[in-house]
Amino acid sequence: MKMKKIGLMGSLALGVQLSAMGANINFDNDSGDGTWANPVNWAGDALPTSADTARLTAVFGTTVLGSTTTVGSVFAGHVGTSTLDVVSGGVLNTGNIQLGAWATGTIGNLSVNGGSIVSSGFLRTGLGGGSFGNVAVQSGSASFSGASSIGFNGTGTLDITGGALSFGNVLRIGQNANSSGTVTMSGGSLTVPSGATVVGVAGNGSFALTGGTASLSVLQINPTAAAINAQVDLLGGVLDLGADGNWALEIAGDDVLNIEAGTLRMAGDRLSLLDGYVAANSITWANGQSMLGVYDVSWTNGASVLYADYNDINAGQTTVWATVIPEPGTLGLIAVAGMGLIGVRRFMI
Ligand SMILES: [Ca+2]
Ligand SMILES: [Ca+2]
Repeated sequence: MKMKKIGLMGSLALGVQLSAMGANINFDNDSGDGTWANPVNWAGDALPTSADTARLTAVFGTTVLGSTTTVGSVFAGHVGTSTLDVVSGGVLNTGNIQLGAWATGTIGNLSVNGGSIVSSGFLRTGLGGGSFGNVAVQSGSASFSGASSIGFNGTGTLDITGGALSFGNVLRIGQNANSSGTVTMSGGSLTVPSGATVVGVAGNGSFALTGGTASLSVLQINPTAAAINAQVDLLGGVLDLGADGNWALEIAGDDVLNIEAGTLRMAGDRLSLLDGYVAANSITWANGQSMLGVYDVSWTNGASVLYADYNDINAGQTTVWATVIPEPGTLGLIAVAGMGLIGVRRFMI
C-alpha cells in the first residue's frame, strides 16, 4: 500500500515535469485571417497549449485574439514587429508576457481592446537593449501577478485610455541601466495595491496622468537617486497612494512630482511629508483646478497655490491639489480662510 502511494506520487511529479517542458509555437498565419483561434495559423497547425510559449514573429504582423485560450507564456516581437490585439470576447490566460526580443530593433505590441488578460506571471516590455515593447489598454481588463517592467533593458511604453489594468506585484518603469519606460494614462484604472510602483529604477522613467484613477500602494520616484531622469506629472485624474497603509510617496535624487490639474490622495496624515518634499523642491506645481474644499496647509510659488487637507475632503486621507492664484483683490481672503498655517515657499514674485 505504501509502495503504491509512492509510485503514484512519482508519476504525478513526472507528469508535472513533462508538462512544464513546453515548446515555442510560432504564429504563422497560414490561413491569412490573422486569428489566434485558427489552429492552421500556428506552426504544426495546432494551437499552443498551457505548456507552450506562443511566439508572435514579425513576418505575420497582427494576431487577433477574440476567444478564450490558455498558454504557458506569450512572446511578441520575437523577430521584427509583432502585435497581439485582445479584442472583445478574447480571454487570454497565461504566464509571462514579453514584448520586444533580445535583438535590437525588435518591437512587440500588445493592445487590450475589449478583451481580458489574466497573467500569473509578469509583463516585460523592451526585453533587450534597443528593443521596444508597447502596451495600449483601451477597454477590457488585464492583470499580472508577477513583478513587471515598462522598459526592461530597452524602451517600453504603456498607454491607458480606458479599461482596468492591475499588477499584483511591483511595477518598475525604466528598470535596468539604459532602459526607458513611459507610462501615460488618460482614462480607466491602474491598480498596484501591494507592490511599489517605481518610476526610474536604473533607467529613465516617466508617468503622466491626465485622466482616470491610478491607485498605488507606494509611489517611488528614482528611489536610488541614480543619475537618470524620472518624473511624475499629475495633469488630471486622481493619483491615490498609500494602499499599504504605512507608506505613500518617496522622491529621491533631483527628480520631481509635478502637480497641475489632477488630485493627489494619500492614505493617512501626510502633511509633514508633503512639507518636506515642497521644501526640497521634490514636489512642484503649476496652473491648477478649482478649490476642492477646506485645507490645512498651503504653499505658493507666486503663480499658483498648492493646498493640502487631511481628513475633511476625504476621510482618513490627505488630499492635495493646486489652484491658480486669483486676482489681487481676493488674494487676502485666501489667507484669512486658511484653517491652518500658510507656508510660503519658493515665492517667485
Ligand atoms: Ca500553420
Ligand atoms: Ca483637514
